[in-house]
Amino acid sequence: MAYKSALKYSDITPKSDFLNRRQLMGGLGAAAVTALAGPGLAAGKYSSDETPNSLEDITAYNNFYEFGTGKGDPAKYADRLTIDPWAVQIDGLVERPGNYGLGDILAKMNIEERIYRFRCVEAWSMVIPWNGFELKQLLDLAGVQSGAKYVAFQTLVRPDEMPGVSGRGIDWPYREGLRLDEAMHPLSFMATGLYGDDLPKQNGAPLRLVVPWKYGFKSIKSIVRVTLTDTQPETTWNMLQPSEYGFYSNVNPRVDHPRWSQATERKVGGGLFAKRQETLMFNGYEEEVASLYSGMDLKANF
Ligand SMILES: Nc1nc2c(c(=O)[nH]1)N[C@H]1C(S)=C(S)[C@@H](COP(=O)(O)O)O[C@H]1N2
Ligand SMILES: [Mo]
Repeated sequence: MAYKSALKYSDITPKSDFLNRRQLMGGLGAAAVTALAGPGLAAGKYSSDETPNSLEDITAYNNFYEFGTGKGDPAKYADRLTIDPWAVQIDGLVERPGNYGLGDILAKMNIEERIYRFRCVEAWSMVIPWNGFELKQLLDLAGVQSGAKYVAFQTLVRPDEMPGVSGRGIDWPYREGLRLDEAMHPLSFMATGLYGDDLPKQNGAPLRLVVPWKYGFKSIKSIVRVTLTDTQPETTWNMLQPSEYGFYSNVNPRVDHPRWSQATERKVGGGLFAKRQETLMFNGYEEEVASLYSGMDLKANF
């Protein structure tokens, strides 16, 4: 494999030790904590302290419709995907448009671990230990022009390797988008790994977006194109069913899906008798992201 995540899960201090150490160090400041804990953990404040789902849960129960609509299809078929070489075309309102090789991108990124809560619009959830880098770093690499207001993303389409893209229904490529301020938020993350190892193909190798306060379908996989625009881009689920899937798709327990409640969720891997858990506003990231939407009617802008 050409692209290794720089930081291994096994290199990382167990979360409880890390938290204890941070508490102990109290007033010493972030730089001292970083020096002691090693690279990557400086951003520990963005990680959840919940226990991550098992690698088995995270890699066996997936949505990646390019490989089929069944939850087990991506694990079954995604190994056909060729991910080396890989390049990302960055274009639109940027200073340095181009086709960026993934190796060249990764050499410039600060790779860290983020343990994020993940909530699918279908009302299941997981906790996932990603490795990767802040999306802002990639946008800064290309240089965002002052007129840009949105970021649009596209997934690879390769019918030879993707059994799901030949059927009708979705207008491929899979597309997603963010407002520029959402994209620049430090929580917006480009994942290149999982549990300290390479990102499995069913999870969107070699490069996928993770936006933890939004429903999972915003977290577009296997990205080959990033375009800065001044108009709101088209997004796959909104194109398919605009009455059910909005552009924002912020996790919100008070705004139900037209066909089911969003008030609670089933944590994958909890077993047959596990209690459903309450869904949190912005999936638990309210403190970090609520200000992005101040004054906005979140029911109208779902
Ligand atoms: N290209 C692409 N990206 C995608 C999807 C998809 O079908 N195609 N499914 C989305 C949905 S609905 C979810 S819930 C997450 C699932 O990510 P995971 O399989 O890594 O948990 O991927 C999102 N990204
Ligand atoms: Mo989803």
